[in-house]
Amino acid sequence: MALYGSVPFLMAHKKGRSVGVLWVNAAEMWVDIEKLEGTNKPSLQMQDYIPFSTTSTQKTSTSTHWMSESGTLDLLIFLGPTPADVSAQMTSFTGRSAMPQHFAIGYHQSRWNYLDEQDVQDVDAGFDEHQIPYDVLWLDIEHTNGKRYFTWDKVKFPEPKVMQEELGIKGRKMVTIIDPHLKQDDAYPVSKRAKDLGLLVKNKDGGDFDGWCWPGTSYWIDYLNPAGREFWAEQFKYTNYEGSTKYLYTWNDMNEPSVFSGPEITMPKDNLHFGGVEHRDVHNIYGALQHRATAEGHRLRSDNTDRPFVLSRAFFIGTQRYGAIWTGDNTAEWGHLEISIPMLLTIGVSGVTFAGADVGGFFGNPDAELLTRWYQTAAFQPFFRGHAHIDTKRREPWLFGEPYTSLIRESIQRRYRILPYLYTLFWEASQTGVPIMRPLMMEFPNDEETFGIDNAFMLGSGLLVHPVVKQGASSVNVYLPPSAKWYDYDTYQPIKSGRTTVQTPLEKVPTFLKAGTILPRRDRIRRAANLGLRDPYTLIIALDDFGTARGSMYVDDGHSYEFEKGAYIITDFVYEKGVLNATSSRRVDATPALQKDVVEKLGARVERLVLVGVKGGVKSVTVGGRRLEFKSEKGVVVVKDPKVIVGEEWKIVVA
Ligand code: NBV
Repeated sequence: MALYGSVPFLMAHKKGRSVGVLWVNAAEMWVDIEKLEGTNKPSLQMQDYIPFSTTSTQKTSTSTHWMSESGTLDLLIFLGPTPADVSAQMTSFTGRSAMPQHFAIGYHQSRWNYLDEQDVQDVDAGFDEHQIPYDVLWLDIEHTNGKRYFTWDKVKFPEPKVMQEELGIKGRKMVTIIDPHLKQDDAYPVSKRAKDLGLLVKNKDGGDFDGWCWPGTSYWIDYLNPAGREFWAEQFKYTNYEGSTKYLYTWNDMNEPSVFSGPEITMPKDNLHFGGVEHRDVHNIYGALQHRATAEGHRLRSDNTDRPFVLSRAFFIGTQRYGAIWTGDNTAEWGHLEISIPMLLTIGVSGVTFAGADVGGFFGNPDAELLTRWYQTAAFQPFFRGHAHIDTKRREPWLFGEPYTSLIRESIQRRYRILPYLYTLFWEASQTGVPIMRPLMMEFPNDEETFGIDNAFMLGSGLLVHPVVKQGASSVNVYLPPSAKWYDYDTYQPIKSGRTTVQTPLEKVPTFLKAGTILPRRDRIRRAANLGLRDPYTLIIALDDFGTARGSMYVDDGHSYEFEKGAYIITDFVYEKGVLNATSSRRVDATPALQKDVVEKLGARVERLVLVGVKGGVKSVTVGGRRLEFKSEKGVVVVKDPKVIVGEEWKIVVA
């Protein structure tokens, strides 16, 4: 069923060759994919018209047939040859993902609706009381005055600024929902001014289109009109959005657009947009343009000093340039947890890497086991938010009692520990277009066994996650590609590669570290992500058969655009022949003065090394001749406080 987003992109892969096809077309579209067994020719009648068919000497071939209601044939073909090449080629055209706010990759707590300021305070305090980190508290449509966005229900939220500042001083943020339908009400300035300025979507006869949504009869701004986007962006200025502060960010829902009174619950296809374009031609781009205008609003209100954070439900080619998306209204059922993995993999491969699914399921009430498994899964997915429908029971992470509270706490903490790794992956995505959450075939393009796997995924190239998504499952069958060596992420013990059965008591989330990886972590748990930005690091050094490992880490201030001027640190770590070397050699753009300043502002000490898969005994670990304390057990050597600084160059010798 057609849902909230559309990226008309297809990636095809076989051993040794990947290709991508992108049809730049925002009209309603269907793509048939047909697998043809036992022949190397497509058998369809229409074979002469089939634009893409991969025929091979193998027994199967696949053909695809693309049908769009309108528009031109504006087609791009990306030749790979690897899946990562296709991603890089496609996003060099559609745009690389924006570097997110650092807080935005932490955990988000949402619900339709947190009722009032007291409720917000209580939920916030609940996280502290239960020592569960989180970054953002979300307010859904009920926080407004009669679903007039950019306003507050003055009875439930009399002091919105104070409420946000109270979160803000604790290092946390707030998000409010801002939907695209504008209540028809002359006393509501956003709607009145947009109408007076002629910025609304028109009906087929050229009058302002009116349709029905949450607030009753509504208008919709035409985001295809540059003046419409500019007008929208201005609404986010602190002077326009009363009660907003720098701690407040945005959620755009219902922007497909959802019109209760319209055909297929959207706009009539003969509605008219800027330049006389019919809605049928641009339906799939509409919401993405609202997303864009909102992100521009965030930049505008901060005078380009603060990166936007905007979550959108609708998305299209290039959405990654504006912000995050989620998969929309799922249900508290095991099948919906299970399908979140292939959905997010697909969306990521299509370029939109900052994506997540509502943790717990939007509709219905998850039981404690499902909720726990959902947290465990989503903690490794790019966008991590718990959310629930207004008719559901409360389900804040501590409400199910033990052992669930502890298990959910552990999942969220696990997320916070790997934030340095995750943030580095976001940087990589912003540079290369490779998604953060990847199908196994993307990392192992020559291993045919990986091609059909969509119940496990790679987080970057170092972690393989195979979440438990079936009720009561006491084990899962995991595939660990044999071209690499693997360690269990929890025990650091080697695991046999190939097909392996892993026991999955409720506390176990099968996660594996690829040998040859250096994974940076921050193991001290704080209330919120940004409070830990200068906390010391732990480096997990997982050795391959040659005793080598490598990794890198990206650090910046987590919120501004100073990184565009060179205010960031990239450190490359290489462990080889018993020596861990840290260099920042890729910094060609920074002057020595800037580099020094950046290290002073962003540098932090390394407080622990964990060497995994060490063969033979270790006699000494030294840095600049200084001997370091270490403990060694079962091939794992933990080195205490080398006191080296990330951003400086250093060497640690293990003998
Ligand atoms: O704004 C209310 C909900 C929201 O909580 C949800 O996340 C969106 O996907 N919204 C849809 C509208 C109503 C859905 C029944």
